[in-house]
Amino acid sequence: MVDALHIIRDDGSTDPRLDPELSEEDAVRLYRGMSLQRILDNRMLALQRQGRIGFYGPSLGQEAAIVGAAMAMEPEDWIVPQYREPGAALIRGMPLKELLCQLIGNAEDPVHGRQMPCHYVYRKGNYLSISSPVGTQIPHAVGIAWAMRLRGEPHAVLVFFGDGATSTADFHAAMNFAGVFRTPTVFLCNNNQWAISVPVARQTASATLAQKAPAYGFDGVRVDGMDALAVFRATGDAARRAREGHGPTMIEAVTYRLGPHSSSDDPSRYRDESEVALWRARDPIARYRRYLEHAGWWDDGREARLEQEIGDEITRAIQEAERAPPPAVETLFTDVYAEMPDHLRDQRDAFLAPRGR
Ligand SMILES: Cc1ncc(C[n+]2csc(CCOP(=O)(O)OP(=O)(O)O)c2C)c(N)n1
Ligand SMILES: [Mg+2]
Repeated sequence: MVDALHIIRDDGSTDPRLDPELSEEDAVRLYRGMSLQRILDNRMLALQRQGRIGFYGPSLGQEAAIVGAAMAMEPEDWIVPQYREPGAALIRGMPLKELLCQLIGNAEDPVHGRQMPCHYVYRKGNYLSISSPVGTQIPHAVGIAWAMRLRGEPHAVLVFFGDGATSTADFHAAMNFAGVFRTPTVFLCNNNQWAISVPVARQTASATLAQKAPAYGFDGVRVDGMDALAVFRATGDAARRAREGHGPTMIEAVTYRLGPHSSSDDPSRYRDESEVALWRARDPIARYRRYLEHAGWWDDGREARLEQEIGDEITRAIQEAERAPPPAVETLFTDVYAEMPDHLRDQRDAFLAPRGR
């Protein structure tokens, strides 16, 4: 593997030159965020198999690269997600029940069941709605960042995307624009080695994805995506530079998709279990726990309490979300235009009129 920034050593100690020196409170908050995402993923995959939600895309193995990055951003910054980052929305304060309502697509879903499950949005937390076609969110993020510069707002935008997205025209157009106009964008590429069944070796002939950034005139850094402190450090540094007017940075987080692409995928059909086992041994949550223990901030008792607490919170959120009714049929016609045009009003009235025979 080409060298990548890492901070947490195998024994849980850290590289003193690079340690971001989190307080105990923040360090535990990061761990809680990663654990929540892991437990949520397993519960939601089970819920999908029971037919209670239609679809789910887990983040198993990528917890450090998602929650570590989100934690490094300030509340006024924007987060533009791909689709694998519920952990980032939750760090921003999205209530679990609201997330569950989106997965179910019920009346309390902020987008009234119009998006696919997993396509969360959390406006209050500056967390953008998901744009399904691969890579399309990247120019959106650059546009938001450019608008911030024009308005003189000293904030940054973090955009998540995968290794597969680096093959899209949108990625290249966005990187070019960001470089030329020096937009305050942090490009966070989660190189999880796979784009559904296509391995990263089939996406690019470059030795790394990070090395694409200098071609657009800015820095690309490669970090160990299984190391939450390394991701936190690199993202925090990039966001600070962006806010101070020094332009964009691309971060390649080298990680692995331990689970299926989504609940519709069976990875055993295209990849070897021995590869998965190799990466499972680098589990980002186990590694971060060793760091917490080394610092004297964690033990089996705290772990057991945390698991219980998160499990109960998820159970409560499922129960509450499942009580909400489906969206009312008339919501099919609302929110399409600011003012409903006549033809749509006619269609709505015809649709809602009692149907006699
Ligand atoms: C334009 C487009 N083509 C195909 C798809 C189907 N699709 C959804 S995710 C995905 C793979 C994306 O891989 P990557 O960017 O590496 O992200 P990852 O899923 O690994 O996180 C594909 C092909 C799509 N959503 N949009
Ligand atoms: Mg991928």
